[in-house]
Amino acid sequence: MFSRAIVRQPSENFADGLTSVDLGMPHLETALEQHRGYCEALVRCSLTLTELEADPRYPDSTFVEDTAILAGKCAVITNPGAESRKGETVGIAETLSVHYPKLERILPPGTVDGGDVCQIDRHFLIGISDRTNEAGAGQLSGFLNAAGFTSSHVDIRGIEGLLHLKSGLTYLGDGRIVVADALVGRPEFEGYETVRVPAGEEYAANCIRVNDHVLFAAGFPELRKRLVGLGYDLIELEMSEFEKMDGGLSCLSLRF
Ligand code: CIR
Repeated sequence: MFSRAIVRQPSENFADGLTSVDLGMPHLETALEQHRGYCEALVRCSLTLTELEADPRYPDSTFVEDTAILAGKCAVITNPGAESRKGETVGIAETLSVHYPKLERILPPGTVDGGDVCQIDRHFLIGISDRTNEAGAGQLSGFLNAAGFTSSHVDIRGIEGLLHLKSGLTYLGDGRIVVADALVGRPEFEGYETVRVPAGEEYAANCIRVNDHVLFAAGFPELRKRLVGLGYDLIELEMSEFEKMDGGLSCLSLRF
């Protein structure tokens, strides 16, 4: 169960952030409205929010998930893989220090983006990607193992369309994962019940289980049907402006 989340409003220069997709410029007012809807959904899931002010020094700073890994009593401040995002960790460390007496840190040459880290109960899958390197994944495994968790690494380099591991993978709880075709059949996911993402609905693979609900991107009817059929209580959210900047539902909050 989660009880809190940290979020940060998109800044007025949100459109200057990094993106690999060609979906056009995001519209700030719409992004702010979608962000409000996201915050309301977290509150509906019984979370208390810490809402950080927009920070125009870092256009990608609304994607707070990439800046820290939170696991039980263990909090690790990352070293994001993209140069333009490294400074985002300063404000997040300050905010987290209110809740965690000790903060671990990923140090250079290690890099980690939180979007590459998927918690499956007591185990962590850590994606090795263009943002998370082996040195960073190794440091993170060390911190997690010391805190009583296990971990393994999943190399996703070279898989087209996957910025982060969680761009194609979600853990729903109860041994069940949502997996995009690009990752289906990988030995790392053996033993989990798999919900496959229908072709054309890849963006919706990044959904999040938050207590009794699943936050789900609006506009992906087939995967929606599958999840509703499995009994999940979905909260559908418009995400178009974040999708334009390569961001999904999980990236917009740090949940703990
Ligand atoms: C970036 O490229 O870093 C941002 N525009 C998007 C980050 C998305 N984060 C995530 O999936 N965890």
